[in-house]
Amino acid sequence: MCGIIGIVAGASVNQSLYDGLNVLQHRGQDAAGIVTCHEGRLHMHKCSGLVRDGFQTHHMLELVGHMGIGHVRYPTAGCASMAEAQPFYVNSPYGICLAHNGNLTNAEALKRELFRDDLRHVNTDSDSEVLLNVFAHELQRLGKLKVDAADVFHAVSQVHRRCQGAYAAVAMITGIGIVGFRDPRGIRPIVFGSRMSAGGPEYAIASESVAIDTLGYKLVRDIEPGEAVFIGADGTLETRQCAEHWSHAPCIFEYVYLARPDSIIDGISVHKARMRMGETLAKKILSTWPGHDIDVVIPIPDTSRSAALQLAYELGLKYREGFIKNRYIPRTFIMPGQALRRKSVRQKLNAIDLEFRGRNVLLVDDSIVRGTTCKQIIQMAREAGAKKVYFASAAPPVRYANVYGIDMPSAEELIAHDRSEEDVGKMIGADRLIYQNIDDLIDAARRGNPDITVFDSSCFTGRYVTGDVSQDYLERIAALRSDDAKLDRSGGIDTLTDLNAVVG
Ligand code: PIN
Repeated sequence: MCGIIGIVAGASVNQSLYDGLNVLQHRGQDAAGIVTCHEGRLHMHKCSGLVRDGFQTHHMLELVGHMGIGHVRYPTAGCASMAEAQPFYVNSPYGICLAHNGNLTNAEALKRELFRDDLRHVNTDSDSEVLLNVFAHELQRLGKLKVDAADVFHAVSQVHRRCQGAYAAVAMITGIGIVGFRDPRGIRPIVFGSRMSAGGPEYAIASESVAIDTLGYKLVRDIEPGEAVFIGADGTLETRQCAEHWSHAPCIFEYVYLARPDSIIDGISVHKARMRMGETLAKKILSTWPGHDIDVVIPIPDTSRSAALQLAYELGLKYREGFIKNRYIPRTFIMPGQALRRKSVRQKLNAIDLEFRGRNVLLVDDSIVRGTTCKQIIQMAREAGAKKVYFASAAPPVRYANVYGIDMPSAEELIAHDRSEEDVGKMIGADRLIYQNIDDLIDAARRGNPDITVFDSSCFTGRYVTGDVSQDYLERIAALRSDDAKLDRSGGIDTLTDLNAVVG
C-alpha cells in the first residue's frame, strides 16, 4: 500500500505536495519522495521514513516548479531499499517520473520482455520501475519529439494491454504534463480535484480524497477503472477511457482498514462503510447469540472506532474508550551484541482498568491478520480485570495473501489460514470470537454505491479478480514476504516484523 499525488498549479507546488504526502502518510511510512519540474529540469528528493523527518527546508527550496508528483511507500514486493523509493525516473524519452500504488502480477515476465524486446534495463526488483519503463517505451515507440494528450492516452492503453494486476499511478513528463491512470479493474483508489486560482484552474490527483480536501481543492471524481486523466503543463485537463475492456472491482480492504475514514473512495464514504460494518456485526450477534451477556463495547484504536460505535448503538450497550494509544511510537535502538526485542503492544496501548474491571467486554478491531497483537490486547483486558473478553472483527477471517499491493504477511503467517473461526478464537484467547460475514462486509461497502457489484475480496475468499494469479506466483510472493525473508533482506534487523508487531 502506498500513497501518490500529482499537482499542476499556477504557482510552486512543493508545499502542497509535501502537505499532501503528510495527509497520505498512513498509506506508507517506509520512504517518501517528491519530484518537481521547472523550465525543462526535474528536481527530486527522496528519503527513508516519514515525510516530516526526511524533508528539510533546503530540500524544499530546491523543489522548484509549478508541477510535480510525490509518493509515500509501504513496501509490498521486493526489498525495501532506498534505491526503490519513488518516484522512479527514466531519462528516455523526454524524462519521465512515475509514482505507483499497487502491484503488477506479471512484473517478472514484463521485466524480461523489457530487456529482450525493448532494450530497457530495470535496475531494481520494484514492479513500479517496470510499470514506468513500459509506459516510457510505449511513448518512445511513437517516435515524436514532443507528445500531446492523445499520445499519452495511447501509451496508457498499451500499458493496460501489457500490465496485469493493480496500479493507480501518476507520471510526469518533463515540460509536458502529468497523467494519472488506474488499472482496468480500478483495484487501488485514485481521485482528482480542481480549484480556481487567479491564473486559471489548478488540478490535483491523489490516492485519497482526504488529500484533495485538505489541500483546498474540490473533489471532482474518482478516476474510472482504465481511465487516464492528463493535465498539461499549461493547466488544461483531458480525460479518456484507455482500456478496451474494463469493470470495477475496488479493493474492499481500503474500507476495512487502509483508507482514512474521512475519504470517499469510488463514491463510498469510508467512515459510513465502517459504521455499516458495525451495524451488520451487531445484527449477527443478535441473531447468533441472542442471550449475550456483553456489558460494554470497547474499540481497539484507531480504525475500529467507527464500527465499534455503531455496533454498541445497535446493541443498546455502552461504548467506552478503554485503551489509550501512545501517539509517539518509540524507536528501537539495536545495540551491538543485543538481540532484537520484539516491541510489545504495551508500548503502544495502555488499558484504563476501570472500564474493564468486573465487566464482560466486547473488544472490536477492524481485522485479525497475524493474531499476535489481538492476543496481547485480550491478555491486557484480562489483566485490567475483565470478567469475560469477547472479540469482534469488522472483517471476515483473513486467510489468503494479497497480491494487489497490500503488505500482508504470507498466507502461512495469517492466523486464520487453514483454521476454523473457533480455532482462531481459542488461539487468541477470546471467550468468544465474532467475525463479520463476507456478504455483510460487501453489503456494508456496496450500500454506499450500489453500482459497484464486485469488490476485490481475495484475502478473504482466495479468488483473485484479475484471474491470473497462479499457485506458483503465490509461492514466490510467500517466499518474498515471510518473516525470514524480510529478516534476511534487512541484514538481521527485523524492522518490518517489528513495526508490524507494533502497528498490527
Ligand atoms: C490498527 C489497524 N488494524 C489493527 C490493523 C492485528 C491486526 N491489525 C490490523 C488490527 S490502527 S493482528 O487503527 O491503524 O492502529 O491480527 O495481527 O493481531
